[in-house]
Amino acid sequence: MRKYRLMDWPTFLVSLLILISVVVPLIAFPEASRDTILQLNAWVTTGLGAVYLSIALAVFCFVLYIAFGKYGQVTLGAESDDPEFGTFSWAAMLFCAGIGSSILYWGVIEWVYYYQAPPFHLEPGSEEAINYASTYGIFHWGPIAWAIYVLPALPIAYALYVKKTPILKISLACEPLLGRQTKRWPGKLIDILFIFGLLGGAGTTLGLATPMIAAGIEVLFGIDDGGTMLRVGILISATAIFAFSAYSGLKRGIKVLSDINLWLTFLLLGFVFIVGPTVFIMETTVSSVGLMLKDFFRMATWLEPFGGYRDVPETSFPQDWTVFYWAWWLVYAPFVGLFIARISKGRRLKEVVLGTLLYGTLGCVLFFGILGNYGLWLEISGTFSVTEVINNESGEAAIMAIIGQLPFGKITTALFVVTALIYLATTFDSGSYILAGTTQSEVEGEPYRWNRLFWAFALSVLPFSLMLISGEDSLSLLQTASIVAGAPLIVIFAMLMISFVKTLGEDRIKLEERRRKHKEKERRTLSITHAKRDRWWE
Ligand code: NM2
Repeated sequence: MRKYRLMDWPTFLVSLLILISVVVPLIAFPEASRDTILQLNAWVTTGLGAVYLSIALAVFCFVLYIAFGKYGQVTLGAESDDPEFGTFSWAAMLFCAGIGSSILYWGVIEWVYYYQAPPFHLEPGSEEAINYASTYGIFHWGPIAWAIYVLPALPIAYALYVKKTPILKISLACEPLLGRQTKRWPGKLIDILFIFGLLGGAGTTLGLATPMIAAGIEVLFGIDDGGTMLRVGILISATAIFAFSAYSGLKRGIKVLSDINLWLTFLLLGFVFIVGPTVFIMETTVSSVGLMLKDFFRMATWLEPFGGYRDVPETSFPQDWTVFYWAWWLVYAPFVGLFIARISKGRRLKEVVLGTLLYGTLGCVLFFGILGNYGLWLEISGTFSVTEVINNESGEAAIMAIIGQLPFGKITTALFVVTALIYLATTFDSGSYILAGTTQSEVEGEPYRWNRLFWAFALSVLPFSLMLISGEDSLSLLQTASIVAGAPLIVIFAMLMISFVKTLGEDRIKLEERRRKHKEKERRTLSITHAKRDRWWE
């Protein structure tokens, strides 16, 4: 029984029940489920589009306020604590935790979608459309996205190092607001919604990564499977890898894979940058960053409100992309927040916020700038038509075609596939770890092994069933998983912001009170000493 003593059964069982109640209808009634999912997608993205965009912008402003306002200098730990990790490894770990294999998918081909169906009702394929095609990806993986990631990290790190509460659950970060309700149902509900969110986000990630890796393997081994068998095999093998890593624990499994991850990334990006059109890549990347900064607020708030009225076309660009992305970052954020908090001991709030925003964005700019602009160059220089492959085949086929254009095609494809697999593993081994922690009432050292293993497999159940029903609309189906699962997190995020300012404010008052008392005491001791001295003189 020792293995079950610390379980938080209500959170565990309700989460499991929700997962089953989503997955069973998907498998039993594929057709009806697909229709319902697509309706749900349209309903949430149009209905809540403005809410999603507003909360993302609010979070961005909020973290900047924390960084530059009166709380920026608060240290996560004792004043004398030095940061536990050097800045380089801190930035690297932060990036690898938050970014999974999806950057290899979207980094290479996101621009194609914007190129063919541009924002702001621009002419497809026009110069402006090309400019935005290379810019929008950077925006969707840029400062607002990383602000969403860093927000949960702040109250969690504060609770960990200033309040000294061992914390492996997101509900505990809402304690200042919830008080005693944290350990009761309201707190459990927050944890359950977080679990539901992460399962949805994983659905999107694994659902995209599996066909991509399958396409790579088809190229490498000349298999022309095209069906589900290979994908199922890959999903099972990928799950086995991260399950094994989660089972081995933080130090051995997760850290080793993260290091390998980073070196493979440098190798891949460096190679494409050097052998690809280096000047084009540099120029386009710099221009795109400039355009993103110039149009930052326009992109952050554009919802195409007049689409469909008069003769204004309706593209649903913001709903399909910006809303989807913010939802996808939201569902991952509490999990990544727990990780960022874990590695940020000894840093000031300002450093954590600005470091995450800056290094996170920079990493993504490198991926999109190098891989994406290489593909863009193939297209507009007439070397190779990426759009044709996407239109006639699929996104994953286009990715492999782009990578295949590089020198040493097969070796590069192999490098790409291995990097994707490891990125997947480093995201979900820590994911399983955090889910296990969330479903225990307490954690002694590490969450139970069986529990970590359980969540590793649970994470791939949703993508597995989505894969079975996917067809023409597979991208929308996968996007819906994050969009729907992300909606409740909007409320949790609002609670996190209020809660955090509340604790900071209260602690500041307490601190000032303590300082005042301390000074008062000092003054009194001093005047007594003076009085004694005066008497002595007399
Ligand atoms: N985000 C960064 O699939 C992954 O790579 C995990 C995805 C939220 C878009 C994160």
